[in-house]
Amino acid sequence: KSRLIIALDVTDRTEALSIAEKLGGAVDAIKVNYPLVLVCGLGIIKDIKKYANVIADFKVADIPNTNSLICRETFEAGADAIICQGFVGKDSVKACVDVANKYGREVYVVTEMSHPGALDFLQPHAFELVDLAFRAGASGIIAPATRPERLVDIRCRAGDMKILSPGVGAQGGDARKAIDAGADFVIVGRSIYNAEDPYAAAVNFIEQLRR
Ligand code: BMP
Repeated sequence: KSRLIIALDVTDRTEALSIAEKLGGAVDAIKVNYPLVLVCGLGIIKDIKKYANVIADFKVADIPNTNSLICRETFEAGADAIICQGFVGKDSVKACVDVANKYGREVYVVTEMSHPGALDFLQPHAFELVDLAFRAGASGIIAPATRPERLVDIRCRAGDMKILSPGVGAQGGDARKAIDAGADFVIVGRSIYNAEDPYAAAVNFIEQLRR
């Protein structure tokens, strides 16, 4: 287990599949987000699944019925997990979890985001969002590698839930510090896919995570 998840935010299908093929076997999962799916369509999930588990980072944030519909299509497309927002409320998150349970898949809930703007609104509510994720039956949460000191507190609050932590590299976070602070996995995008040698960059992160 590498504890590394790649954020595949490239917008070219050939490039995406080439990176997935080269790195899929070395990482725990590949996260896809709107940039790639808006260009390639949902079908890209099945193509990437040949190489790794796929997390659909759609930050689903709607009424329960719409969330259910989005989750159903995403799981039908083959995603192993989906990311939703918690601020819309427990019923909306629960709607995602109910669909995930039917498919035997997972839901991760965003708590505090990694960018500076997360301090404007999300941070004061992060613990409530952790509790909400737990009560809704989510598998885990998303919490910031850019603030390891917050990760420590969020880890305490999160119990056995898994923590996926973005913000490593391009946003300034450190992979090793995030794991030491309580993350189970780190999510890395630009520092890998924009590297001259994405494979070498990924191996470098995996080595940091092993130490
Ligand atoms: P990068 O390593 O290039 O900064 O990419 C981080 C990825 O994680 C992006 O796909 C981004 O949308 C996502 N992400 C994040 O950076 N912070 C969060 O709080 C939540 C995210 O999903």
